[in-house]
Amino acid sequence: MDLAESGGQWGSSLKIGVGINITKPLPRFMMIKSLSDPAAKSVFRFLLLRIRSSNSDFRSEILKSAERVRNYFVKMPGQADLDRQIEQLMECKPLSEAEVKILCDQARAVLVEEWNVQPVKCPVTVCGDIHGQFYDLIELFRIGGNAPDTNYLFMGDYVDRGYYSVETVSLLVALKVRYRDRITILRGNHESRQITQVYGFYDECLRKYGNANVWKYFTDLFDYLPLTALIESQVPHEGPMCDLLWSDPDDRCGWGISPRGAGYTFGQDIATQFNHTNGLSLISRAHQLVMEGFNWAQDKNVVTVFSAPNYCYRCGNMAAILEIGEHMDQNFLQFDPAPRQIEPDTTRKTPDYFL
Ligand SMILES: [Mn+2]
Repeated sequence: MDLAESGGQWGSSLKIGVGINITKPLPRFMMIKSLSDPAAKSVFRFLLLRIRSSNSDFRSEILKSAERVRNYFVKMPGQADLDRQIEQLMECKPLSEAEVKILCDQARAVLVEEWNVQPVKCPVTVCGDIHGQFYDLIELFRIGGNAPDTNYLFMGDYVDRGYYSVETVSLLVALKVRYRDRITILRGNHESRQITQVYGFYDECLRKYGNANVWKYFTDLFDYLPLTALIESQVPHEGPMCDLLWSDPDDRCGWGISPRGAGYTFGQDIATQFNHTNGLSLISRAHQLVMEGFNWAQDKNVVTVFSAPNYCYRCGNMAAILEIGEHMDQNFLQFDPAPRQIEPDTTRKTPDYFL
């Protein structure tokens, strides 16, 4: 077993023994005093690597270790605290920097235990890009039902472009920590250090907090988001990790060069073969602006869901979410932008890549 001993306590430190057969070998034993100890980061990364790549038997052992690490280091929030934070965030009031740090620590302890292909049960409502359009996210909850009354699967792209990336991602992460079995949040191609520095989230954090700490807490957390989900073992969802995160369906057959400069395009033959090989009926994915909010493609082997109405406050598109019922029945709900608040007075130089 790789994580040989994770329960021993010496004074105020936790002594952790780990194996050495990983890409970046860790020392055989490490003493960790707190979560801000750099060694703690190594341990979480080690756990992530092990948990995400283990078979089921081994996974349960590692999960026990992860739980011990969590119990030792992370004070999980009281429900009342979290409920108060969620209430505040629903009013579009950001958390303090200190609160974000604690929230991200707690969320990391939750996410580290999930899979890269996270199983999801139906009924569930599937949502696409949000992109910092906070008031439209509130509208989405109004249309689709509030968490936890409705189960949600968000397919990534919470930040960048819109004016409220901070409030949007804080709320979704807080809901994840509060209702971990009721809400699944995947990684989109915008949940990345590089992309957020170009498309708005980084600047927004600087503007709202006066420093980049909150950006760092969130982008460190993004490394722990699952990449895809599997609904009742039937509908796989794409999120991030270059090819997975960036690719789009295309009218041309086979694989093609993506005009995005990352990932690939894939034809109907590829999608059909993928669904057939994996015994699946549908690939549901986000990542592309579609004017009706959802768009069937490739003989209904692929559907795109986009949940940011009037994207970037100027695209004129509808948004949609996909309800999947208990019997895998599908129902699309479309919605328009929420009545506009007065938008913050910011000018932003936006690079031309648009989706
Ligand atoms: Mn997007």
